[in-house]
Amino acid sequence: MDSLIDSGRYDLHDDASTSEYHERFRRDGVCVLPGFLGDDAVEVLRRECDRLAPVAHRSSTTASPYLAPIDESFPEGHPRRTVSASSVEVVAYDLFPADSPLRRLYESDSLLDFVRRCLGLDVLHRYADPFGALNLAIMREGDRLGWHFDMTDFVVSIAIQSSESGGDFENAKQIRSAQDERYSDVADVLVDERTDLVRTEPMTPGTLMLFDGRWSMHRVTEIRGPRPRYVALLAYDTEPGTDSSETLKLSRYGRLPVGAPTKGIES
Ligand SMILES: O=C(O)CCC(=O)C(=O)O
Repeated sequence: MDSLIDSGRYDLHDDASTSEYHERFRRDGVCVLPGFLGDDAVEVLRRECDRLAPVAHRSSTTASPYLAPIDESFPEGHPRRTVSASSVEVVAYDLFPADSPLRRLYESDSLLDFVRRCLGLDVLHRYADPFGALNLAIMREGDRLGWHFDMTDFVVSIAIQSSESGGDFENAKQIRSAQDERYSDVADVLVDERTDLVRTEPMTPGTLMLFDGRWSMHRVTEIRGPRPRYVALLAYDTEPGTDSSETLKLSRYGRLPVGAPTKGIES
């Protein structure tokens, strides 16, 4: 695993560095670590992504930035009544072979501990979701992710391959807080009227990004050109045993784990 990480640039055990990354994450809601993986490692992972891509599940959704159906109690044009389309292909965790370099990276305890310290947490667990713990997200020409807030406190992603153009990770950093939804600013960003509130996070291949998407509205712009965009999404939780709902599994992966109960699926 260590051979994938550029250890000349990133010492996972160095307290001063992890404190600085935590400070950035706390202050900005995002910490971007370019060149976290060395060039050779990126190439190994890129080839793995090419091999895995055929088993990805494609899904298309339409949702508000709050990842909820529109709420008609709000006036027309309100962000709670605005929807955008997203499409992506996802390879679920259980489809990564036992000897997969990406799986090895995700399952390494030193990476888990590094992420925990960067997030400033006392405990951190890998996600217990047999599909969602590790995902490869593949976006092809015409795909995009609409503006949205995440429902989790943090996301860890690794950029593996960029598209020819488009595919930018745009971020309206900390545009809302627990105290203030700032609907007016959100509405302006949705219609591209507050570009001053939006920045593009530099997700060059090999970058590891820690991101708190609950308060920062973000999107991935439309992919242009035939080269697919590859991003690995590494999921963690502060509680052990956290899993996703069957509804989410069905929409994101198109299936349920073998042996899972078929009753009680939320609609
Ligand atoms: O692909 C990315 O870079 C971001 C993914 C994302 O925003 C999400 O899955 O919610």
